Amino acid sequence: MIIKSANYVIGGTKISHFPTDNLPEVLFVGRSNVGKSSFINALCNKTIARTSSNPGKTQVINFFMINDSFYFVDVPGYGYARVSKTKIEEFGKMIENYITNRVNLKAVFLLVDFKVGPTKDDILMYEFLKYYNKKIYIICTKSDKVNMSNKEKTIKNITSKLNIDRSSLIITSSEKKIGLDKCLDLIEELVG
Ligand SMILES: Nc1nc2c(ncn2[C@@H]2O[C@H](COP(=O)(O)OP(=O)(O)OP(=O)(O)O)[C@@H](O)[C@H]2O)c(=O)[nH]1
Ligand SMILES: [Mg+2]
Repeated sequence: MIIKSANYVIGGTKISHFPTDNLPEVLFVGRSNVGKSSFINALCNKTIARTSSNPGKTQVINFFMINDSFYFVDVPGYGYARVSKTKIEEFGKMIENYITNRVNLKAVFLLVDFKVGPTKDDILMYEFLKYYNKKIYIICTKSDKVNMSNKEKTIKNITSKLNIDRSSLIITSSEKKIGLDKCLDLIEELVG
């Protein structure tokens, strides 16, 4: 799939703020700073989502209209200790509500830092998504930070912690533009 148009539409915290045109949605989740917003920008080949080296950049649920036919959904990351406890709880509830209630949600891309591997929170999120029967894809981010010689070990760490097959992983780098076409083809199948 080629992304011909990508535009920010709206950001909000609850269903009443979200688009009402019933188009399919693809959600990107993961811990804070894992590279969700950067990944959306890389897929779109355009800076539409705000990114930062300070975790906690994304604070609401943001909708981006893609090719006038579906949405990419960017959400705040979890597991960032420097955001207040109240904020963490708010973010958690907001994302949980979105995932469990949104009928337009077609698939969830769970982003895991390739080098760091799945954190406790990543595993919890994975279990949560499975429990709600969501279509889940594991995106390994920032693969440019891992040496080729450590690649196999790194993959094993992730597959064993999440108890998944190697074939369910997509290894990517937004910075070096790795794995993006594979994701775009997958997205085409999901929203087509
Ligand atoms: N080396 C490398 N750095 C990356 C890559 N993708 C993102 N980053 C960096 O990681 C940091 C966080 O990126 P964001 O995209 O803002 O992360 P996020 O998951 O949206 O973070 P929150 O909005 O806080 O949840 C930024 O400094 C990015 O430049 C990548 O592929 N390689
Ligand atoms: Mg972000």
